[in-house]
Amino acid sequence: MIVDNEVRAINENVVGPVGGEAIGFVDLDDDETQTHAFEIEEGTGSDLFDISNLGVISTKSSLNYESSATYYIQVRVTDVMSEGRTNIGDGLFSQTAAFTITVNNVNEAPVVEDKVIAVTEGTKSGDSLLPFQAQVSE
Ligand SMILES: [Ca+2]
Ligand SMILES: [Ca+2]
Repeated sequence: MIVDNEVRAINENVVGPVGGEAIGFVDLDDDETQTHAFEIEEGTGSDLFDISNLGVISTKSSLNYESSATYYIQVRVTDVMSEGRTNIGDGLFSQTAAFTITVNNVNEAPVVEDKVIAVTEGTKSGDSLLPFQAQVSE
């Protein structure tokens, strides 16, 4: 079992697969009856990402580039021995790889909150009212 370290990217504010495709690995024993198990073992992003049983890493919820732009996870790929077999084949039975996940910055529109402004009678044109504040969340 050989699994390569990888760097992958995902846009912020997206819930879905990271980098599109399943993680790459080479199963040295090349036994078609075997399946493979994937798990995220540790890392700064281990609570934030899931990995499917096909090896696709996804975000559990959207990430914010402005909070953190890089995460690391350690992924383990394991040969799952099929029933009735005693030989797990050549090479390592399971292997870990380090994944660096970078969050792409997306230009986010500023959020303007609705506000009710009371205008006192007698306010002249050009008088300043309460200032609007746009919250730029990008
Ligand atoms: Ca953001
Ligand atoms: Ca942004």
